[in-house]
Amino acid sequence: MENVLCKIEGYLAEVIINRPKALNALNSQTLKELGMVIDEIKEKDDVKVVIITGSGEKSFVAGADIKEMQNLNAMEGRKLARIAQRVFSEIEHMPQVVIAAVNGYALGGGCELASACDIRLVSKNAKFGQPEVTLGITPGFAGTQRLPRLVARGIAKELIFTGNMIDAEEAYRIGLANKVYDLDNLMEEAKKWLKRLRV
Ligand code: DAK
Repeated sequence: MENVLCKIEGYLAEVIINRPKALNALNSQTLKELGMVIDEIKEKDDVKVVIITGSGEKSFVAGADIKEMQNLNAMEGRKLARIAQRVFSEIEHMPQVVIAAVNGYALGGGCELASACDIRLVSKNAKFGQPEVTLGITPGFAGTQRLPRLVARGIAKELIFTGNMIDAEEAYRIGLANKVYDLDNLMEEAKKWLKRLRV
C-alpha cells in the first residue's frame, strides 16, 4: 500500500495516513487503502488498541483531497462521500479501542476521521476545523452527525457554520480532545494508553 501504513506489534496496531506532501489529505485511493487496513485489523482478536495518526509533524489529515474533489461531478462526489462514510463507520464500530493521535491539522475529513475514533489525543500544534463552508460545501463524511455528539450542539454548529479553526487547547476545553501532549511525545503517550485502558 502506498498511502496507508500499518504496523502491528502485540496488542497494538498503528495506522499511519502517509501522504505528507499533501498534508495527508484523503483522496479516494487513500480512503480505499484505509478501508482495507481497517477490514484486516478488525478481524484480529489479538489486537486490542488501534492508533490512527498522520505522517510527518504538521498534519494528521488536512481534509478530503481538494485537488481530486474539484474535478468530480455530483455523482462522483456522492460516491466518494459514501466510501468515506463507510470506512469511518467501520472505524467507529471496530471491536478494538481506536485512538486518533492528532499530530497537526485535522480539518474537514480529518476532523471527521478523528471524530469517528473513540479517543482523541492531540499534540500542542493540532488544529481542528470543518472548513467546508469556506469551499461552498457541507461536511460530507458525517461531521454534521458525529461532531455534535462529541461537543455541545451549539459549538458544533459554530465550527461548521464559520469554518473557523481551533487550536489544541480549545479542542480540549470543548471536549473534542481527551488530552494534549507535546508533539515529540504524542505517539509514546498514545501507546501508554494500551495499559491504561481495561481491554
Ligand atoms: N487537499 C489536497 N491537497 C492539500 C490539502 C487538501 N485538503 N491540504 C493541503 N494540501 C496540499 C497543498 O495543496 C500543498 O500542496 P503543493 O501545493 O505543495 O503541491 C501541500 O499540501 C502543503 O500545503 P500548504 O502549502 O497549503 O501548507 P500551509 O502550511 O501553508 O497550510 C493548511 C496548511 C492546512 C492551512 C492549508 O494547506 C489548507 O488550508 N488546506 C486545505 C484545508 C481544507 O480546506 N480542508 C478541508 C477539505 S474539504 C462532500 C464530500 C467530501 C467533503 C465534503 C462534502 N460531499 C460529496 C457532499 C469533504 C470536505 C473536506 O474535507
